[in-house]
Amino acid sequence: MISETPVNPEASQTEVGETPKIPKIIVVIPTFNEAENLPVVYERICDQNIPGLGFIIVDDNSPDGTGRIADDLSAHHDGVFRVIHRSEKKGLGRAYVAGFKVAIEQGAEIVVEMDADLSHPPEEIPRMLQALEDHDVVVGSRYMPGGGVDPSWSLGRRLLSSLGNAGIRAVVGISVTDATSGFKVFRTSALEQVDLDSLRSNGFAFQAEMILACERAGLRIAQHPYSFRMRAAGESKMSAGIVYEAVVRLLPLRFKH
Ligand SMILES: Nc1nc2c(ncn2[C@@H]2O[C@H](COP(=O)(O)OP(=O)(O)O)[C@@H](O)[C@H]2O)c(=O)[nH]1
Ligand SMILES: [Mg+2]
Repeated sequence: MISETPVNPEASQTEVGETPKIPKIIVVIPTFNEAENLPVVYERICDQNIPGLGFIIVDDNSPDGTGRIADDLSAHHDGVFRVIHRSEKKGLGRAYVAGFKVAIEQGAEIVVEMDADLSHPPEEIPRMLQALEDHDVVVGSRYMPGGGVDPSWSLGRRLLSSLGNAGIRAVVGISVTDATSGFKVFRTSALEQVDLDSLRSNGFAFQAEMILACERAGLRIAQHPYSFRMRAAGESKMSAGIVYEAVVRLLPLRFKH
């Protein structure tokens, strides 16, 4: 079931005299060479003043020292902050799956999935959390009214992006408007309904595989529009291999149950 924000603001109210329960929220961020971006994204997320917020950073031994920077942030964070250090670059999909599992182990009730490069505006997280109050998953979408891509993108790049998205949705059979969105919020109970080990894609195709699994599990999915921004610093890990993976992994998904 898919719906759009906004949601009923009354849902967040508590009865007089009742102590509001603070859900344990953990943000999972995979990093490879994000030394410049990680402290900034961390700060901008913390600026949202979300109570009970924790972090899991999954770093693949970044040559630029992102792992050490994550350790430093962790040492000063008040609350859960785990850094998963992996010995080599194993791809975004495996990194997210590893992070989600640790978030579940840490007792998170809500898991935020986002990239380190500031393409996903942290300022949207509070509204996405609000939308989660009566949903299982909230997907940040560039391709719905109110959403968009970086203003600096050329017309050609915009077309490629929206046609690519429409193609993936049609081929795989995905209803949400942004099939490869890496900006999502999950209830842990929803993540537990997805067989994370069955997700094989490692690049941006992982996002399509994940959202398809959520739709097939019958989860209540809300969409929240956001404006995608060019990465703030550093380089994208997008490669021809990742595009090839999307074609070979996503095509058969429609027929796999
Ligand atoms: N741990 C880990 N993180 C990765 C890997 N590849 C990409 N990332 C991270 O995943 C996020 C998205 O990657 P990015 O290169 O921005 O992909 P793009 O947005 O599709 O260009 C960023 O936070 C990256 O640092 C990887 O192999 N391992
Ligand atoms: Mg990026």
